[in-house]
Amino acid sequence: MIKLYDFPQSPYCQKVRLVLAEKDLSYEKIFVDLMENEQKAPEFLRLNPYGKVPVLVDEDEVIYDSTIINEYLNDEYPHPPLLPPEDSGARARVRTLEDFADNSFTAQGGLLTAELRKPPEQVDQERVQRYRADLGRVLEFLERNLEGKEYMSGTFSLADLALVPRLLQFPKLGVEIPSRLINVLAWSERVKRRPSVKQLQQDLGLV
Ligand SMILES: N[C@@H](CCC(=O)N[C@@H](CS)C(=O)NCC(=O)O)C(=O)O
Repeated sequence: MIKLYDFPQSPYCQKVRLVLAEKDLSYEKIFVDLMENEQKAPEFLRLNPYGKVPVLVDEDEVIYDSTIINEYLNDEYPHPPLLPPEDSGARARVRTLEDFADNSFTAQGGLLTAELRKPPEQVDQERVQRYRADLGRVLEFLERNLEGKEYMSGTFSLADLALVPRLLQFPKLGVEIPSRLINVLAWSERVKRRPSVKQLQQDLGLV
């Protein structure tokens, strides 16, 4: 059976869980406690020399990095396809957007989370506003990208699934999608109707 070395709050692990669910694959979750630094234990480093989750083990294959895992899952379990099979340009667009999802939210989301974790009297509101504004600019890009499309790359793909964990973090970060971003709002409603996303929200205690 497929094994996923997982930390539930990790958006990278969530990306992989979404793909496993979309493909209706059974798997065993193995909790790696990042708070206890278990990802740097020698036995874990033998699986992933970077000492990071997620790691996926499928029989003899040990795969790390969420993007590579998700491409592996799509190659090995092709139905439903989450990368356009016949069009290399469209596949490149999905990969670019997946990369954008991984990179554009991480720094500011992390800084915002750290700021909001401080005792209320120590929170620097100017920083909070700045980080939220940075995330707002990311949403503006997504709005333009979604023009005339239902999903990030036209058809539903790995790009949408990479963005969902970020979308689900917004309430905790106090980020609201402005009402003028009609494409992002419609996309958000569309992806939240998917059983994979509903399941993840339930697993994370968000609904
Ligand atoms: N590029 C990697 C990033 C994975 C990553 O940064 N995972 C974080 C959790 S969100 C982690 O394991 N951090 C622990 C550490 O760096 O010690 C991927 O997409 O899988």
